[in-house]
Amino acid sequence: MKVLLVSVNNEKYPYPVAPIGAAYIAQALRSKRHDIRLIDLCFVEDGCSVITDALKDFDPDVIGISIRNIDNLIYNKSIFYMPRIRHIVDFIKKHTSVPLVVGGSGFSIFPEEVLRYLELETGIVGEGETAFALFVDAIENGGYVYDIQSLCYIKDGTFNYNGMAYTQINNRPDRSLLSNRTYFELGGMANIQSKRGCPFKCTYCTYPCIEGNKLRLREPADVVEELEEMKVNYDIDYVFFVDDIFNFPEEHAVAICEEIVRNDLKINWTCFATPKGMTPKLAALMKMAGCKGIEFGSDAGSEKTLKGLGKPFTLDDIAYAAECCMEIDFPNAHYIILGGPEEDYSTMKETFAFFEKIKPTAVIALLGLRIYPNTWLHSKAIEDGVIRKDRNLLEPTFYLTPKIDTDTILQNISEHAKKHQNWIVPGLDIRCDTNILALLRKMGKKGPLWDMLS
Ligand code: B12
Repeated sequence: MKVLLVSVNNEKYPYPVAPIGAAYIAQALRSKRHDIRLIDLCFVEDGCSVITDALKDFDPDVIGISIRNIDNLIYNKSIFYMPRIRHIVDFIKKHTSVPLVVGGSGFSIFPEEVLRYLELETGIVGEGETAFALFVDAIENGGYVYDIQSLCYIKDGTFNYNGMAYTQINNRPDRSLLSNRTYFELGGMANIQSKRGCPFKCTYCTYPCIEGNKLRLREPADVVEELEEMKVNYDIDYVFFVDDIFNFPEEHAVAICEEIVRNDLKINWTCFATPKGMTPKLAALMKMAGCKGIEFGSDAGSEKTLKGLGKPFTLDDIAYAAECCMEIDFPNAHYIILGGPEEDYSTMKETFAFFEKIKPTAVIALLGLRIYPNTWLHSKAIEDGVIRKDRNLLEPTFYLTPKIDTDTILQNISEHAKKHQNWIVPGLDIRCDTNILALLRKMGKKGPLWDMLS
């Protein structure tokens, strides 16, 4: 079967990221001998003309649409990507009647809302390798598709979902289909995944809807082989580990670092990490293995706010994690969320004071929390009167505590961030000018850009 994959993401902030999810799908289908073409609309001005050409030359039997982002998660500077995606999907529907299947992280958070918004019938929630291959096989054999696990569909106006299935994660993405050099030059990093699944239960998070909550780890030797392959085939020596949390479980993080060191692989990398369980030994090992900076999901500098967000760690954990890094001159950035449940004036001030005390390389402050369906935060937002019960959450919707007036929150953050060189606030355009970021990339700066604040 001929399968056309369309990756619709064209966001370039904080930098363009290669559609690794679509490349995984391509690999899975190619291994079943299907013929694949991938259209990546990230750098394309007129997506419709590229699609017209592909429909004409390739004449696909099935089309898969990969939706990574729904919105940019930036309160005050919100971008909703769905109208553009709808335009592309409408165009495809007008020009072909082959089956269309949607997937991707953004889709998996809002399967029903996206199918209804795009007026499409079928999608695959979560990992798509197994389910999409089964779908294509069923279409090829004239079989029944509606019992495939992970599939969701709308029939007679009703949304149905067959429940999530897990994929074996010993495959690698087919990078031959990606514009590796362009992403590396404009984005400063390529991407790689060493595990899937998130067992944590943060009150606002979507990760379990995307990757499930069952943790599955790749063999460290296999990960290192993939890194070597990226170096040899595409001259890539800087990557981002897209794992939800790189340092959990710790033994896996250690095993990957040791494997990189053992193979003397000269690779630079960064990752997301949890402050919980960070040790001087692990920080030193990560640094030795080429990690150039860690992005901690620290969330707040107040115990009360951390509790409100359901975080499984304390301020001492965050302070210790930062100390482990600072002692060895290891850049560390902390993502925080201001204005969540339990936030009030005093917790906000505590957060300011806490990060002033621990002095990390960077603090990346987000305002408010994106409300996602079926999370604890969703119920809390209804209970606190932030949203109505029947509100469709596909359009960017944020929780900002009713305990503080929004303008006052913004003003306080702005004043604090302007006075502190290590603060980045995307929602207030503080130290994140996209033109400067793009210029730094053009000048050859690789890796995260927040490390330049040190
Ligand atoms: C790592 C990461 C980042 C890194 C990326 C680094 C890099 N170089 O790649 C950084 C920090 C840069 C980043 C930035 C952003 N991110 Co981000 N990021 C993630 C994260 C944790 C992992 C993404 C990933 O690569 N996964 C691994 C790949 C293999 O998985 P996948 O793409 O989901 O693909 C699988 C399935 O979805 C499915 N699939 C994919 N395509 C298709 C297609 C078909 C047809 C089918 C059937 C299946 C299918 O199968 C794939 C393989 O199993 C996710 C959360 C998560 N757990 O998914 C958020 C996430 C994708 N990010 C998100 C967002 C919003 C952003 C930003 C807009 C935030 C911002 N304002 O900066 C930017 C946008 C960046 C850009 N240019 O697009 C949101 C999107 C949800 C939403 N509200 O829109 C997510 C889901 C986090 C969340 N809050 O819930 N991000």
